[in-house]
Amino acid sequence: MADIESARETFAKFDIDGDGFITAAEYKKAMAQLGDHFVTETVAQSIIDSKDTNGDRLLSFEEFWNSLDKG
Ligand SMILES: [Ca+2]
Ligand SMILES: [Ca+2]
Repeated sequence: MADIESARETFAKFDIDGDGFITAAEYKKAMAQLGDHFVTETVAQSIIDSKDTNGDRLLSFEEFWNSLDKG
């Protein structure tokens, strides 16, 4: 169950430079801040790739939102 407001908050935590896209480097950094230091940039990229629907290897909010289980 997810609502768009909390999804935007979560997305903003990962989108460190605020450009509207999450890169592998940003994902890795955000996970480290959340206490998960085992996410390498390679792992981060494969997670992004699994949700990336337009193939630019970046995660937009729309792709992030579509990947969530909205119950
Ligand atoms: Ca960004
Ligand atoms: Ca994308």
